[in-house]
Amino acid sequence: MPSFEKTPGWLDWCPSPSKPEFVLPPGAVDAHCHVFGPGDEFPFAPERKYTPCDASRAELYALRDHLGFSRNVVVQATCHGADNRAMADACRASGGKARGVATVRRSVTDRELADLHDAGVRGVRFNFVKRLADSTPKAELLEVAERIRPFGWHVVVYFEAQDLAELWNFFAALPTTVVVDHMGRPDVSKLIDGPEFELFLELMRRHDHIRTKVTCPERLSLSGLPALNGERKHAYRDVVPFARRVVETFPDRVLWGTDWPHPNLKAHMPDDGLLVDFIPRIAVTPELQEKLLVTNPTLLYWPEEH
Ligand code: 0GY
Repeated sequence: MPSFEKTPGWLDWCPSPSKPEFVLPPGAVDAHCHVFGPGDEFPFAPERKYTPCDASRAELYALRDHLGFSRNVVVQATCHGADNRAMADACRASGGKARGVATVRRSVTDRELADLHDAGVRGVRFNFVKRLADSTPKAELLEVAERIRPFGWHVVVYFEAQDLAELWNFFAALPTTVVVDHMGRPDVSKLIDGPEFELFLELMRRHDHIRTKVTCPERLSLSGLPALNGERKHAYRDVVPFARRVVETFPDRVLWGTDWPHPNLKAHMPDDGLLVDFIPRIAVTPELQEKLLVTNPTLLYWPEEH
């Protein structure tokens, strides 16, 4: 019996994802995914806002092979707080096929940062989503960004669209590359040319140290899956124009990932094979697909190969 009880209503990850129709290019990176525990081996953090199901590194890497990815970027999930052991263990055990993004507090020592680097960590994540993490003063985050800069790391930021105006100056001032999770979580029921998404596009236009993951159609979509099973080409269709706009406007600054094991989805758990089939709908040429899936994430996470 696991000693942690899942958050009520928690949906477990899809146990038997379909085989995608889209064949990923060699070297494709799943640049946004997580491990959860297992809780008995890597306990969840006392300050967490949710308790997930277990999602181990072995299960993540089985999914990688099933979908046809070559590599993963394992992003520290908030349920583990700043205890990076599960994520670092997953990176170390990957045989060089995974790199990581950590959560650290200002109290982190240089020795701890060096150990994380050795495990494969290449970035830290700042989470501004209020339901996921308590807020940290920006001066403290800036201090962390300065500390990780000498390691060649970058900062991953997670926020919701309505908070971008307030966060803009902070992102602009960060001294490293910045990677925005899930296109800054646009409300896709709003107009693509409306002020909300325009603000995000303007952030990207003005600041070329900022990149974004064009991820999580299952999280952003209001239209969801098509009524008819098997209509893969229509899944999450309301997200397509937003993601496609970003990919085509900033082809050298976009990344893609599954977000497995999909924390906090209460209504619908995606089939990860179907998520992979979303890719050619937002990156419609082989050139765009190569940049999105191989060139851009490799430059950021395996820079020594360039
Ligand atoms: C995601 C999204 C979510 C959660 C986390 O670290 C996390 O707990 O990132 C979410 O609930 O929207 O990217 O995994």
